[in-house]
Amino acid sequence: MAGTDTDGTRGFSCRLLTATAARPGAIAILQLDGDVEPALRAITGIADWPHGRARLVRFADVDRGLAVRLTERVAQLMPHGGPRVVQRLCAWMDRLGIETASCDEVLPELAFPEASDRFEAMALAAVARAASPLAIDLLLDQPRRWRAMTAPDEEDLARSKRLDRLIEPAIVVVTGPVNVGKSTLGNALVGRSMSIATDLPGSTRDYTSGRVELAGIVVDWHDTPGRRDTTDAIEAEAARIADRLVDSADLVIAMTDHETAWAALKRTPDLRVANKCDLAARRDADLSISATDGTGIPELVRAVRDLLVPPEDLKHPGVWVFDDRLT
Ligand SMILES: Nc1nc2c(ncn2[C@@H]2O[C@H](COP(=O)(O)OP(=O)(O)O)[C@@H](O)[C@H]2O)c(=O)[nH]1
Ligand SMILES: [Mg+2]
Repeated sequence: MAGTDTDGTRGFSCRLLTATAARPGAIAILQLDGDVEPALRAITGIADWPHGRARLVRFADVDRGLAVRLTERVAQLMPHGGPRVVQRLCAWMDRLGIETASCDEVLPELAFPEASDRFEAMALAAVARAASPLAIDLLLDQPRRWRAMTAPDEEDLARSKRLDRLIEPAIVVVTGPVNVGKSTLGNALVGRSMSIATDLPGSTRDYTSGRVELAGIVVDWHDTPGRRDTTDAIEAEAARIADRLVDSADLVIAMTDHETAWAALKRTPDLRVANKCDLAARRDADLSISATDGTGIPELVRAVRDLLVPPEDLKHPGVWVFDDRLT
């Protein structure tokens, strides 16, 4: 019976942790710690929970999946990994009186009891947070590196800041005059209508963004409105917002086309991209692309990835300070 455990009492002295990242995956891992047996009983309808036996169960009327009681006080539920399933299951457990804790609120050793030490527990916690596929192998190799390490040096810290972009997506901003194809490129990468791309100047009002994977690294791609002289107060304010976005970006791409001058920019762009190479070439750019026919887009994707997280950083055998608690 939903909302009541078998003794007829509400509320359980155990809490729920989501051990996998808050994005789609094949399965999600929800961990219960505390007095887990009555909670498991209420969730699955099954009375006895011997340690170490994984069983296929129903999670109320929400989903089916595996459940296992790992120790006296820790159990894991493994429903399907769709965000909606996880959300509904968490909401349902919340109504039962099982509180949800975030991974940052608890010691990594407690959130990951299967880890052999603190380094492994922190690495697993980072894997759960990491947005980019390229982070996974590197994080899983970190416990071995940290066990053999005394203290990270300046170079390790600088490299770690770049590698952190594999966990928390970097901000990439595309800027340039109106009508050069900035929104068309953003839409081509994000794969849906992130911005309105039209012949009408000013149709991107402040900025729009979308999360996109660029050959293994996930970034937040921001499309800004083109700069033009305007008396429209809203458009002027939008331009100011876009300027601040450029200041805070991890990587700035200046874009233009074959017939438009580069826009003046307070900050030196990391990449200068000439679009519409299907119409005409231009020689003063780092890269030439066509957002409409796809020419040069794979090269652009790799260039952005390598500027944000250089291949040397990925290959470097040193430690990555992927968690503040490591220093
Ligand atoms: N021929 C050609 N046209 C393009 C290309 N990229 C964008 N366009 C067109 O240029 C116009 C302006 O594009 P848009 O993306 O809105 O430019 P924005 O103002 O810089 O965002 C639209 O009509 C697009 O279809 C390209 O690579 N080649
Ligand atoms: Mg636009």
